[in-house]
Amino acid sequence: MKDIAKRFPENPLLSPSDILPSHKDLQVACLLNPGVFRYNDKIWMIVRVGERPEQKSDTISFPVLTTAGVEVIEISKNDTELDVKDARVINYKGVDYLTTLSHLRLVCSDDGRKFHEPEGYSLLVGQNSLESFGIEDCRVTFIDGIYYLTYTAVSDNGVGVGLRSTVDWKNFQSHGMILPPHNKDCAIFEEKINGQFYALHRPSSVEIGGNYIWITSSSDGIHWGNHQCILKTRKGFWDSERIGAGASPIKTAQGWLSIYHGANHDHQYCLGAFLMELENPSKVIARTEKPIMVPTEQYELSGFFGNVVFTNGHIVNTEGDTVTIYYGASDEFVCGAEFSIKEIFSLLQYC
Ligand code: MAN
Repeated sequence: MKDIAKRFPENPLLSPSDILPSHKDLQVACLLNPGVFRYNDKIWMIVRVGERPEQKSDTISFPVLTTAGVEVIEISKNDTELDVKDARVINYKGVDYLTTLSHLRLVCSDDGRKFHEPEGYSLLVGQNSLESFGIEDCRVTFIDGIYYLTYTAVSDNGVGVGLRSTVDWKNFQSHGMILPPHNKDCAIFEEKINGQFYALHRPSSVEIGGNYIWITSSSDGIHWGNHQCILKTRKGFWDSERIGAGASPIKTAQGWLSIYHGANHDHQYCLGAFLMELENPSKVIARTEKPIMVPTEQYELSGFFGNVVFTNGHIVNTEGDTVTIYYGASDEFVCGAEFSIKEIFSLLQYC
């Protein structure tokens, strides 16, 4: 399927071999899903780095965080209590684990294409028992001089949304888990609306309900309420199984434009867009019927978990009409693509 993404010829921008592991017993298996922001006249990404030990032929081994640090669990592939679900998740003795442990790492660039790790910035790692399987897919929102980092916090308690904030990317304040399991894909709007913070998020229900996009508001950016479900999966479409917001919605004259991911039954992840009313973003006024981006390139089709384009970071180029979307390809590489906002609008169908 043809899409409207103008992929960077430099793709992949970053691969696992471009950075060093954080721990002597681990290797970088995947580099993915960056949050993106401007700071000190540069473009920065806070990338998710997924690590695990070198794999042996007869066992599966993966790291978890304990109070003593990184601990590696190794299980024989012949163990009847081991259930390998896919490259990302396994179940052992009835408990789900992740095959990689993720932390977040800062890289920066002058041109938005060549990124390097600057000196003097620390890794962001899981900090407590709600983050023992790692922290993932960070979205960055800048409001009133503060950067808000919402990310997926994973542990055997479940998957929820954690929040940290910073003004200088060197000192961070932790605000704990702001949305409890099961919840992820939380993107705070870059502006308050009628004095309130707003955020999109994705709670999931295993029985009644589904993997839908919700909206919530808050007076302080930390305590959230007034939750409403605003966008659902569509049977028979590319977004039939799961949907989740990308980065902060983009403010346009016509409304708040959100880029979102949708997955189908075969775990193919594409990107689409929807539009919310400016004054009342709980009202969705339009949505793309077709995806704006579909995995088509080799690096999007095969890798750690193939057939995936997933975004949680972008840069809006205000003089032009473009948004540069940074995305994880195949859960292994960091890539970039430019989109015309007008072209995205031409694919929106008004409800
Ligand atoms: C989930 C998340 C993402 C990941 C996709 C595709 O939505 O875990 O981090 O990129 O699946 O595997």
